[in-house]
Amino acid sequence: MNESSPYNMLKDKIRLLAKERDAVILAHNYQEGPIQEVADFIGDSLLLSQKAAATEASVILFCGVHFMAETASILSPQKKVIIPDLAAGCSLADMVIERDARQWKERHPDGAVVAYVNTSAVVKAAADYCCTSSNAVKVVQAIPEEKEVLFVPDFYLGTWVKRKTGRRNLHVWKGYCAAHTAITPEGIDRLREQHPDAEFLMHPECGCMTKSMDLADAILSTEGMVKYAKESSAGEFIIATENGMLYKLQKENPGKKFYPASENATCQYMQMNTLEKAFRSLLELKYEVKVPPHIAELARIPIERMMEISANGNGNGNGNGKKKLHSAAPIVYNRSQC
Ligand code: CIZ
Repeated sequence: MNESSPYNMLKDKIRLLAKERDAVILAHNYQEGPIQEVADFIGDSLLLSQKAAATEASVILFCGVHFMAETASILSPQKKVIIPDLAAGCSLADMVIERDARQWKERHPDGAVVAYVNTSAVVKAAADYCCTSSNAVKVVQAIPEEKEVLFVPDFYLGTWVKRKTGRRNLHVWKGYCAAHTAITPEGIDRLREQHPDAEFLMHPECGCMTKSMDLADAILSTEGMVKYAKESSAGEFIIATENGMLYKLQKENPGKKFYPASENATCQYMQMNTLEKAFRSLLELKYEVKVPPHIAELARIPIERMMEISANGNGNGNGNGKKKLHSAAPIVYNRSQC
């Protein structure tokens, strides 16, 4: 690409504007390449949450989807969190609403609700623990053995966690990610025949996970895939997750080959963000995502517990005893209030 191409000029303008606005740019691993190229930090939800919590910048431009920006706002309430496109939601997160989580808990009063990070702020506020795919096993292991676990919303991730932890009393919600369900066992079989030397890395959200789990060389979060591909001596990999992931894997491993498990494993919401929208977002400081304080206060507890467990603790140090596992009154909030 020519140094003075319009594309490079736009990237330069975004970097300059970020400086003027005192903004940090966070990009999820699933974002398209050009967005990753202008970001200060690229990573999964956990890493980006940590960056959002630690940043000294006054503005966070979150190039990802809505629940991720909400998490940043929960952890950094004094910052202005903006996203390039307010319509960039998450079909998986929409599969469980706050009332579902609360009613489920009412039926299992001794249970602990574990909310995958792909949930709205109100669902997190009704949960006891949060988790990402990189720490879900560790979070569930940190919950006292005698407690039932109510895992929302991803059925495949929950099923994998149940298998990994050997927990009989783990109940799993029946949500799924549309992009990951595009990956089929038949497609994987075909690719493995074509590339017999390739290692097969699978994300636990994959719809075919329950059938193909034993075929995978490793079941990993996106950050787990980055680490694995770097350390492996293999030269080829079949990647079963959202296809935005291949950009980062290829960039960090230029001598290796990566094949998407399905050309259709794309998230329409992640793809809504573009370089042009990121520029406009910084220019006009829109679209702001702000979680109301009464919700943020409750939602912060399961997120902080997760962060503590992830950093090797047991999640019991930081106000664990303080959180009412269930407030009776539903929390009133929806996305249009942002
Ligand atoms: O944790 C995340 O960011 C998600 C949604 C997936 C992953 O494995 O990184």
